[in-house]
Amino acid sequence: MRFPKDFLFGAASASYQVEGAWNEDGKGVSNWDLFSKIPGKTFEATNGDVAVDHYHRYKEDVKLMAEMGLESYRFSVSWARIIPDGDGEINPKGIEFYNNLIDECLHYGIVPFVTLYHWDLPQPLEANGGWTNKRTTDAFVKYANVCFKAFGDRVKHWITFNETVIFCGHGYLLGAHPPGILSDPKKYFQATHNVFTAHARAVSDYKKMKQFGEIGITHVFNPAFSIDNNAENEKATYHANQYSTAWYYDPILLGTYPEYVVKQLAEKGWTPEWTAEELDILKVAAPQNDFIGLNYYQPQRVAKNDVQEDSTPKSREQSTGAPGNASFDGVYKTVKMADKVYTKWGWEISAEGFLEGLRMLKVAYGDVKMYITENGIGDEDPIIQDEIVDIPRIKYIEEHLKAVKKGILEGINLKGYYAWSVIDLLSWLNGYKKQYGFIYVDHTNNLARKKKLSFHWYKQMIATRGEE
Ligand code: BGP
Repeated sequence: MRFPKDFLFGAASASYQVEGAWNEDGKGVSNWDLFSKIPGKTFEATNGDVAVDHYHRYKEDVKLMAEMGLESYRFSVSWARIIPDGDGEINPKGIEFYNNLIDECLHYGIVPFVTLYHWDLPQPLEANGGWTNKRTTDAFVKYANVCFKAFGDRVKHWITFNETVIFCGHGYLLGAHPPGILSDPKKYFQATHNVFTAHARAVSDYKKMKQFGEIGITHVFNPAFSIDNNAENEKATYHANQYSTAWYYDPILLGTYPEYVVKQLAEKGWTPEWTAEELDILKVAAPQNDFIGLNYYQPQRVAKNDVQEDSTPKSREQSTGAPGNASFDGVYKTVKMADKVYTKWGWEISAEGFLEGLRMLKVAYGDVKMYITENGIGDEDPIIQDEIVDIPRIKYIEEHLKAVKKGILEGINLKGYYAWSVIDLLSWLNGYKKQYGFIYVDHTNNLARKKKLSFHWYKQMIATRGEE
């Protein structure tokens, strides 16, 4: 079987991780511009001031994407480039940069898939309480409308937010992302609710503009599986799926919050301040979502957790783990298993878990259209005689694409696959050593680009549409 004609093969990036030019052409300061410079916050003590200089080299990069045969490029817009203080004047130079990037993609027939928020929040909004403050929600809706108006004639695929669980979880539970707060579940749940209403309002506004494109959100997809058949572990797994999947997917796709979690939050005093009007906004927007984006790296292996404390992991070190793998004391915990395979950074490799998780989503949410908006392996790629021989990446992507193919054959509504990442870039906590790209960036030689083995492999895969 070949992948269907309308299935998009792409690759992704995010503004802070690739652009650099952090204070050029009128860009405002973002929370990450500051946070990454606080000593001890990132493990490699580096930042995205220059990143891989995509801001100045986007033409070279898009040309390489075209050479690879990429059908779509998922990138994010830096809010602080468009509205430097987050909520005030528009910066024409910021609009110009993304106009140029979009036009460059279209010149080569590459479909731009645009994420509005991939974690770099204008600092003035962060300083006012960030996502726990509902004024940030208002500011986001305004910013989203600016982008729809400026780019909507050419951009027909929009993602509002990337991985709410990560920037809220790392921001308010693990202290590893801005604003660096540890173990504050009340703020965490409030922030997630504010993000969901921001998303819902942006979706409704977009639909009213009749630009005839599609809009959705991207979530972490880390389905939970019990470590064994023990009834208590299976119960804990149900709870894990409620906390890490239902809490995120239900308000978007069903317009309601999962009862089990709502009840738990009430018992623990963590219920967000939500108004009837906001809950209604979620309901109205839910059927207007065109798709859901899934970022899959690994599943969660779950066991019961008997510790009767209030919150989630207490130490910053635990934040190096997989996206969304927070454990809730007294509810569930995620564990490593001896018979599973892990990357150097301890992320499990499991294409089976991917397919099984997709099946679970179909049962829970029916035929909703889905894009895999991120999938890939972080590695220190071997260089042999000047060639980047990233065979583990080829193997990883090949196996996961096979799972996607099987899913399509089983009737799961999958419409595209975006490898993370198109080019080597800044890993939020691990710097530049953890590589994900098809294109290597030489930090010892003026950030020169070089094609990896996987570049040629992905090119061939796209050209044959995955025919085996
Ligand atoms: C996802 C993020 C990406 C990217 C990826 C890999 O959660 O959406 O931006 O960073 O994870 O993560 P890391 O760089 O931590 O290995």
